[in-house]
Formats: sequence, C-alpha cells, structure tokens
Amino acid sequence: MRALIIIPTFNESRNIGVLIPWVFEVLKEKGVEAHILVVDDNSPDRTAQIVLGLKENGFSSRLFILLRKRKMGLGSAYVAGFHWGLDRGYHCLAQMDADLSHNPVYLPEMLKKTKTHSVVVGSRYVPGGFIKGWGIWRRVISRGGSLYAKGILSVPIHDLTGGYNIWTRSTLLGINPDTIRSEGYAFQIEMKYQAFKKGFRFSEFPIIFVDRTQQKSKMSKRIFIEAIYRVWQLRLTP
Ligand SMILES: Nc1nc2c(ncn2[C@@H]2O[C@H](COP(=O)(O)OP(=O)(O)O)[C@@H](O)[C@H]2O)c(=O)[nH]1
Ligand SMILES: [Mg+2]
Repeated sequence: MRALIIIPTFNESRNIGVLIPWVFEVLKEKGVEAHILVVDDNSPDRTAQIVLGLKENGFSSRLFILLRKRKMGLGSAYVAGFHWGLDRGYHCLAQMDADLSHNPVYLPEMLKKTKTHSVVVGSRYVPGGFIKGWGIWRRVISRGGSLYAKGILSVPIHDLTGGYNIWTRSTLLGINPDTIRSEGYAFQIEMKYQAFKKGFRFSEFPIIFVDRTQQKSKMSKRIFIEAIYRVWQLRLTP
C-alpha cells in the first residue's frame, strides 16, 4: 500500500521536529510503509527549514515538502497536498495536524481500515475517543460544531470537525477536492459531507486528542463564522 501523510504547517517549528521522527518510528515498528508531505505556508518561524534539515538527515526518500509563498489557509493547503499525492499515485492520503494533538500511534490501525472503508475518521466523539487539555469553551465549540453540522446535514458521523482522517484515492477522485470551497475548519466538514453524499463508506476510529502545548492555535473568529454559514450553504446546495 502506498500511503502519504499530509501535514499542513504554519508556525510549528517546536512541534514538527518531534512529530516527523515519531511518525516514522511508529510506522517502522509496525512494518508500515508511508511517506510524509509537509505543506508549509512560508512560516516565519522557519518550520520549513526544520523539515528540510530532517530530510537531509536520514529521511530523504520518505519526507517531502511543498512550500507555498504565504499563508493561504488550511483548506487550500490540504487541496494542494491531495493533488501532490494523487499526481504521484498514492493509494491512501492521510491528513493530520502538526501540533502533536494527533497521536501517530493510531496511524497503522487507521491505515488498515482503508482496506474495508473509503474514509477513516479519527474520532473524539465515539466510545474510546477523548479530549485532553481543552478548556470548556474549546470543548463546547468543537462538540457543538460537530453536533450542529451533523444535525443540519443529517450525516451519521460523530466527529465532523476533526482533522485526523484518511481518504482512499478513489474517494478523493470521487469528491474532487477542487470543488471544496471552505478555507478553515469547515473544510473538514465539507469533505466528509461530500464523501457521505456520494455514498462512500466511513469508519470512525476512536482517538485521544491532546491539546497542543507548544505555539498557538490558528483558530480565529473568521474561521469559526465560516463554519457556521458553510454548513447551511452545503445543506441548501443540491
Ligand atoms: N499550510 C497551512 N497550515 C495551516 C494553516 N492554518 C493552520 N494550519 C495547520 O493546520 C493544523 C491545525 O491547525 P491548529 O491551529 O492546530 O488548529 P486547532 O487544532 O483547531 O487549534 C496545524 O498543523 C497548523 O499548523 C494555513 O493557513 N496554512
Ligand atoms: Mg491543533
């Protein structure tokens, strides 16, 4: 199986150097072969230089970086990453955050599930799933956001806003990522909704999500508001 793990970064210099070797270590332990693509938006904290340093020091054939000129949003970073992977023939395309919230230990099992499912969702909101370290407001926004989107869009997926997911190649080709309009967190909702509408099979895999301890979240009021109206836009678009 040829798998690509896509990690979008903006100012993750204190996280990315820990995450990349950790991912490769977990994969090696379980005998899974996968590559990593970092999509960096010219982070001022020199995240890209750290990735390039790792590439030169042992990971040259397995680690890749897509450099973009400026911060263009999470959604477009993923779309660029998906194209990069589809063009190169990967069969499974995973997405995960750089900030160590998404524990790589789940990757081998999640990848295995793509043999029987088109989309594997790392889920905080199924039995066994959990959030560590978030205050009440962040919990309410995330849980409320998933329930809000789930209710309006009538989809049976519990974690619609999460960003730790794996897509099979045929699912991505079926959705066509170019048609996704959301820029921020709504991107996760929109992708899952389009896959559900097209009849792709989902598996929700319980994950323990741990809040970042280094550097800042890029969640903003604008991104939050986008998610609120996008859900209605999706519902009202035939
Ligand atoms: N390339 C790129 N990555 C981004 C952008 N915005 C956020 N990210 C990355 O997307 C991931 C999720 O963002 P984060 O701020 O942790 O979101 P939160 O977990 O919801 O607070 C992290 O790896 C960020 O570095 C962006 O505009 N461009
Ligand atoms: Mg995060």
